Amino acid sequence: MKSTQRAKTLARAAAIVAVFLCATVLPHPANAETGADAWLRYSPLSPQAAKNYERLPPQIVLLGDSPVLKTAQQELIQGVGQMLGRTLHVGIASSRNAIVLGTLTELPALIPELHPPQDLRPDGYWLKSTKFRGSECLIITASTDRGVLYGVFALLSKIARAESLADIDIATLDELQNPYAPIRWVNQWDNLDGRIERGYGGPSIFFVDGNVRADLTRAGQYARLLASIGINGCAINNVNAAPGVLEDSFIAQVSRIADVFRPWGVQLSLAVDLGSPKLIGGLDTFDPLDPRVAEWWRKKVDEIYRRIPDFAGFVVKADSEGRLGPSTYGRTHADAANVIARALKPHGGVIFYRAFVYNHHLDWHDLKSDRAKAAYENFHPLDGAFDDNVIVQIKNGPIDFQVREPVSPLFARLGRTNEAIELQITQEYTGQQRQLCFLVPMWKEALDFDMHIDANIADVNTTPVKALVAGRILHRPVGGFVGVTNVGMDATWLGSPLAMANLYGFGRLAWDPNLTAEKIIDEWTRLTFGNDPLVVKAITTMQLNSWHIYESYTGPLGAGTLTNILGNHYDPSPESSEENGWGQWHRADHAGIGMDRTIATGTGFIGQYPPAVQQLYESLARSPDNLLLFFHHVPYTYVLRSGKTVVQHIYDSHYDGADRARDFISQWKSLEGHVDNERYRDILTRFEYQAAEAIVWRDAICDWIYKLSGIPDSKGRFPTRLSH
Ligand code: GCV
Repeated sequence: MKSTQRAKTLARAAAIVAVFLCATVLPHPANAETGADAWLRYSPLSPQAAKNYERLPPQIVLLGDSPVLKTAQQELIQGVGQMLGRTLHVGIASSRNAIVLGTLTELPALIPELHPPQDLRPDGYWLKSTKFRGSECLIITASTDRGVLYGVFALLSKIARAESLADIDIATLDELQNPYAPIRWVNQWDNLDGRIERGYGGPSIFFVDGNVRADLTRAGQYARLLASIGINGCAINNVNAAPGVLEDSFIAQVSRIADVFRPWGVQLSLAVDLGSPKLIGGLDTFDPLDPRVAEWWRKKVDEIYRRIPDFAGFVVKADSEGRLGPSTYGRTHADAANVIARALKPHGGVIFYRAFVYNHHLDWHDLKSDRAKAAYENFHPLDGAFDDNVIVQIKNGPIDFQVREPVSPLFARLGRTNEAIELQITQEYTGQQRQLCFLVPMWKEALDFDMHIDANIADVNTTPVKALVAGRILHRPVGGFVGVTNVGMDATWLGSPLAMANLYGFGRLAWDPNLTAEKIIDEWTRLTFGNDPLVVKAITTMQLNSWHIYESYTGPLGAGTLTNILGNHYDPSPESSEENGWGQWHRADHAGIGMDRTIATGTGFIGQYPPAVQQLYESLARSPDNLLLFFHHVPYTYVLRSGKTVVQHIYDSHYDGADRARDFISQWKSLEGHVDNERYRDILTRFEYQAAEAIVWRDAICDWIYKLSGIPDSKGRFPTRLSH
């Protein structure tokens, strides 16, 4: 048995023993929770906190009767009933002292003297206390039904977090909220047989054995969760799409999913195979410039809208990882996107065309070849060639959801194209929900990154990625945020209660990317575990530290996640990155480590950034240490800003990370009795396991680096222990 394998086996055994021991000493479960309610638990407030809502009007007036408005009313009744123990009665338009739910179309007829803000945008909402017919009213209004629903969820969130204690008075409430971007979508990578690619929360909530599930209860509950954080679209199937999703008989089944989404204002979308006209359509071609292909897409789309009138559109992965694409006919990605976009256009649909296009048979001997360059090389020449209802969907980094990557340069280089940023909620490379890794701080770094694009074009001083993807700076008609979620049938949705912070955080950032990670995790923790200050402090601290901790033992200094890229994307296996065509190289050898992506001597990737960003990364002295190995190949003895050599940093980082992962256990144990026993036990088990896995990682990577470099740990921890 190799030493890394032995360490791994021992550590896993230790975790199992620890789990068994802890199971024997815990108190009896009380108030057990499965995590299924996620952040919509609506737990009863303490009598003191509930006092703040004594003036909440006792009845609801609903202006309109759309499914979404009815949902809003129902949700409000449920939430207030559970949290405040009060039954809201349904009143009529002339009722006094009411919570009024309705859009701007209906509201003026009821209360002409009310002047809603002029800048209320689609999906935005306004919460306003006012006097009406001599009594107090609370108005929840919006320009769309969906906005009213979002307003209801916002009010319920405030109550659940007992926010009025510090921040609001129900009698003076006056809050306008607009979403930052129109696109706030999730993608599911569900296969029709019920398995989910990179899903860690059980089988699909949509499909089983090649069909749509008979019971779609969970799909409806998922739509509720999505709506509660402002998400308005969901692509339900894998981007590695089965052509069969477009069979008429299957669309009939899919329309049932759209039916359960609709009351929550979530629009359904499908991932489709570009080869469909040939694969299922009976044509001998899928050439996007062939008029028969265009006609096939037109008819297919018309058929979909006949069954699903609020269908949102398509997601396409083409010429990537073995998928069919326009290259078959020497056509461009714009040709491929536009032929479908034109079919969708009359119905108001959009197409997301993924920029995740690269050659996975690269020549690893060639030091100039670089997968990171692919998205830019494929899409930058096409800027301006895409129709207005095409959105190019770009992963946050140029490789593939690694634990740290620089932001993709493509965001800065598509001035005449709609963009969306694709973030991965499912933790493919970041612990697969078995380890804690709160991703909002990582996403914030990408979204806030200043691309310094030409001020003459943008006419602004800073050009953060969030403003580019939302279409704000370059005045694009549409754009925004897409999160790859992959919830499943597991009661906890993602496979772990704590991982749900990433889904919550994605939705909140898509709504307002200027929210801080601290604010988001404070909200999520209160909603998920209650307002006990001890609980809030401990969980927010663990979550906020977790990304850096995970990074420190799986891929420090920007080397990428040093995982098994040919297998499970989970275990340590740095050798698997090299000597193959996938291009996730770290180029570690006996002399040094890191990819030289400089313009001067490397692959030239840095040249894809705007000049100010090029200057930052090209210079070894200016490059941030946490991305050093992404941009530069350096000797192990290279000295970092901290004064440590690279090799010593790698050793220390792994030991420190493993220690900090172990500390999660005691931090969590401090909450015993403050968190319901079911979740307490479940999460404790996870932290025990993570502590063991961190040791596995620590020992595997330190062993590997030591064998490559021949340089021992200056602190004497290494290689002594592992060599025996
Ligand atoms: C759906 C990575 C993942 C694949 C995924 C692909 C993509 O390569 O490992 O599972 O495929 O990204 O985003 O298309």
